[in-house]
Parts: sequence; structure tokens; C-alpha cells
Amino acid sequence: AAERPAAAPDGTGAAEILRRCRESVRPALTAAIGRLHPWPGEMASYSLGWCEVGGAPSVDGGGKGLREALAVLCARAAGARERTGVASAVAVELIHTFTLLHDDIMDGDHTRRRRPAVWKAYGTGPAVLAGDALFALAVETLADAPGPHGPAAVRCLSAALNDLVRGQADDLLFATRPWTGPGAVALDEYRAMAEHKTGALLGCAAALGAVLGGAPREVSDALGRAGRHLGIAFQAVDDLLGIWGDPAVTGKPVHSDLRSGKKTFPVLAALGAAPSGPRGPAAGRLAALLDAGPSEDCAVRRAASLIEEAGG
Ligand code: GRG
Repeated sequence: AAERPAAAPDGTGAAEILRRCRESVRPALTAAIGRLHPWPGEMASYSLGWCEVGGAPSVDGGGKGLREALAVLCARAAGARERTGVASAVAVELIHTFTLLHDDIMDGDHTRRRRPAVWKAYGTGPAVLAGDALFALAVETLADAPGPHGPAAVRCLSAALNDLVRGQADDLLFATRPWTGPGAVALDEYRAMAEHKTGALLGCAAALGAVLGGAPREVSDALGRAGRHLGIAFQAVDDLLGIWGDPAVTGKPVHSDLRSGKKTFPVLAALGAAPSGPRGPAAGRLAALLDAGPSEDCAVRRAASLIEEAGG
């Protein structure tokens, strides 16, 4: 795989921009987490890569900070004050962390951000509670934000939360559906699921600063739409990485999403799952392999090469 480009020397590279946005949000995020009960607070810090189990300091890890950066940068673009962008970023990052905690429990995923998932490190009940605490804290952050637009921002966030639930429900239900034939998941259903599950929070991140800062409706709507589209693309790439990503980067074994039989974008594309889409010979062979047992090593290896052949 090609190496990632280094940050541009003038500080405009993506990694540098993400780092600076993260740095600008960190004090407010730390203060917010500090308001939690110490136990869920520790689990939140662990999830964010700030500490190891037991609260001991860790080498700073955590996620990429994409949603934080989107919130800060879009708020700035909408003419909002810096602190408005920061408050939006804190709320969105708290929600993102909450969804990851709960998602790992629902999916039974053992690792997150190259470390044991919170439920593996602390137990399922505590991880559910930490997620709930983060959810409540996000709402409080927006409700307490200075200025008259807190209620509109809370509404913007709750619309995104409803969409997240919708996307997650569809994704969970995909697991109960057949790989091929009547009832198989179509690509347009996948797209809608991704828009809700992943695009809703990215759209919210992009729009929230504009809403909280009182920008015109058409500005926040346009930012929200762009964020949702970004989310669909982001989910498709995440799905590709879930099969072919470098385990050192993803923290998951190679082909892991195939191994666990997830109906992700590359699999559905290779199966020709669009309602009237083509069903080439590679797709037929892939379907047979997947029906034969997606958890079998040899099937997984051959299925992966078939998806590549099929241009997935
Ligand atoms: C909102 C009430 C309510 C419930 C949530 C659990 C759930 C229902 C939804 C799942 C949402 C979810 C986890 C979607 C996946 C989005 C995704 C691709 C996350 C990974 O994002 P990255 O790669 O993560 O940006 P990092 O680790 O970099 O922060």
C-alpha cells in the first residue's frame, strides 16, 4: 500500500489540520469529561486514548478526530465564533465516542483503536453506562452553550441521533437477510443505511456550529448535506478497509469483515446486489462461497480475490 503523504510543510496537510483542530478542542473536552462520575469518566478517557485501564496515563492514541475537525472548520466557515465551533466539536465527539462504545457491544467487536474495546476492558454493563453518560453530557454541552441557539442545536443533534438509530437498526437487520435472491440487501438500501449510520453524525458535525452560531438556515442545511455525503463515502472506505486494510492501521485482522460475514459495501457490490444490477459469473461464484461459510479461512481468501476480480 502507498505510504500516507506527510503533512505539507506549510501546515496545511490534512494530518496537521486534524491535529490543530484536536488541540483546540481538547481543553473543553477534558473539562466536560471531568464533570462525569469518575468511573464512566475513566472509561471515556480510556476510549479516547488518554489513559490505560485503571486511569494510568497512556501514550495519546484515540481516533482520527475527523468529526471534531469538521465541526471546528465548518463553524468557522459559517462565521461562528471559535468557542461555538469548539462546543459543537465537544458535543459531537462525545456522541461519537458513545456510539463506538455501544456499537462494539452490539457487534461483539473485541478491539477498537488498536486496543481492547471498552466492554472487553471494563465489562458490558459499565461500558453501556459510560456510553449513556457521554450521551447525556453531549446534550448538556449544547444546552449550556452561551447564546440563544442552544435549543436549535439540541434539535439538530437529536435529529441526527434518530437517524443513527435508524441506520444501526437497518445494519443489524441486514445480518438476518439472505446473501442473494429475494430479500437480499440491495445497494440502495446499503447507501441509505450508511447515510443514517455514519452520514448523520458527520452531517451534524458540519452543521452544528452554524446552528449554534445562528447562521442562516440555508447555510447550516448545505453544510449538513455535505457532511452526510461525506459520511456515505467514509462508510464505503471504512468497509473496504474492513476487508483489505492494513491490520497495523485498522487494528483488525485482514479480511475480518468477510470472516464475520458482514454485508458491507464491497461484498454487496460484488454480489451485484443493485435491484436491477448485473450478476456476473464472479458474483455467482462469490455467492456460492459466501453461502458455503464466510467464516472458513479458505472461503474468505477466495472470496476476497473474487471481489477484487469483480472490480469491487
Ligand atoms: C444514537 C441513541 C443512539 C444510539 C446509537 C450504536 C449506534 C446507535 C449506532 C452506531 C453508529 C456507528 C458506530 C457507526 C459507525 C461509524 C464509523 C465508520 C465509525 C468509525 O469512525 P472513525 O474511523 O473512528 O472516524 P475514529 O476511531 O477515527 O474516531
